[in-house]
Amino acid sequence: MTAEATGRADDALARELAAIVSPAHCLVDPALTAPYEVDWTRRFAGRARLVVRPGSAAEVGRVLVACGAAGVAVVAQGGNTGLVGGGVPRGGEVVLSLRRLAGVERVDPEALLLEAGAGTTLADAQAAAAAVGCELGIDLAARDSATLGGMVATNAGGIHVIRHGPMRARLAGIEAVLADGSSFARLGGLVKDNVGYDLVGLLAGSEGTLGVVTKVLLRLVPVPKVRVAALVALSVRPGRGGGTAALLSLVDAVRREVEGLEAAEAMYRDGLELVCAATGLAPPVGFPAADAWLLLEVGGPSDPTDTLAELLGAHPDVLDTAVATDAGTRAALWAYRERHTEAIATLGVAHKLDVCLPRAELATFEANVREVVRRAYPEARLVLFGHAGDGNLHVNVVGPPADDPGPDDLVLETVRRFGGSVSAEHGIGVQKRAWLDRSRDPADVAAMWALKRALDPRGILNPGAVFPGGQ
Ligand code: 2HG
Ligand code: ZN
Repeated sequence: MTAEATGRADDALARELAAIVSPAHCLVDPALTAPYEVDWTRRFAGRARLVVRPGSAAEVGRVLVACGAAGVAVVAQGGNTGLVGGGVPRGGEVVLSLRRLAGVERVDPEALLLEAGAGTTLADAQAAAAAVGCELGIDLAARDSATLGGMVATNAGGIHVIRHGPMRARLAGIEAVLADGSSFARLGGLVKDNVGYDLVGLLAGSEGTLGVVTKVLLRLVPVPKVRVAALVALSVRPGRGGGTAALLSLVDAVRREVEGLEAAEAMYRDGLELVCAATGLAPPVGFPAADAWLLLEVGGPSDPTDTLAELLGAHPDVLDTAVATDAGTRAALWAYRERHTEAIATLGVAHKLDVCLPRAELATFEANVREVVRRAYPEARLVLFGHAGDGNLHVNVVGPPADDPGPDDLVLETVRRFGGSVSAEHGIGVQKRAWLDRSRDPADVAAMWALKRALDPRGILNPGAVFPGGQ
């Protein structure tokens, strides 16, 4: 049912928006708006006033003008795979779905650039890049749903940050619409372009609070000639500091000896047990004897298998290893890591904490956070995994009620004690907004507020996300 068909003739804004995007793309029927109103975790949800699905940047501009005039807030949404509640309504906002702005418009393997609409999924952009022997340098498990615009807005990370950086580092430009409906484009793709402030970098990670990304220009990298994945089971001898210490010492060794480290992902026995039980995957190499598993991926011009084998063979904590070179076998190894999120979701609604620790503190943090969570929530299931090479662990606590902020605060307080960041790659959203002030200096937060007020003086862009206490 569309705005016209619902008989909500009293809603002048719905009529105006339906006239802009066409009635078919202005959704007011709860059965149609429902999928846009709850995030992937099922932890964050709210009723939208309506959902609008513009088909062009010009329509996005007109939608923002109409909502601004009506004083109605707007929550931009891409693939709805964010995990911190930043892309779903809190109550009464217009959800601005960017998914119709999909399509790869340009792939240039010489200039190493790809231009695409904000609603293009990561998987579609990856396929377009692969067709010309390139890749994006960014990858994550939600690739089939996550959109490029959403990944820019959240400065998404993923499994290749260790080599190519997060989404902000992959960006060569964007087109964006500002709160007043005006728009700008920086899509020239020049190698050097140092004119004025870095608005592209600023909008990356702004979580829909400063503007709406409608198009992205991404840097490409050539596909490496050889790619090898290795799933390494580590068993820790007494006195060597636990599974995470072993993971890190191996990552350090690989960094020193092998060129082209592209991923270094951490898994633990309890997580793999759950993944195998929930998905039916056969137990991985070294299971259940090992304490921790490191999934390594290396890509480059020459075959690193011999160097890698020598290094792994000589490492005191390595119990067993499975190596894969062809795409199918590599994907089979990656399944153990990528299926953690869906396996955890089978247990219930998870408290997901995505945190980064200094290299020197990661191992002690891992042991400590397990202990404090166990003590406070003895019945909870606790699953850790993450991007070991980046110091980024995903701490998942399942059991305590979804609306209880206790587990979040406990984990994040522990992170703070160890000098870490409360958001490594998922952003602040609504989940961690109380932690903005606790994570940044007062002058830093004041500068963020100044930017917010300058670019969105009416406070219509995603109010309630990022900043504590609403706007
Ligand atoms: C990943 O690394 C994502 O797979 C999701 O960041 C993390 O489910 C999570 O906690
Ligand atoms: Zn992650």
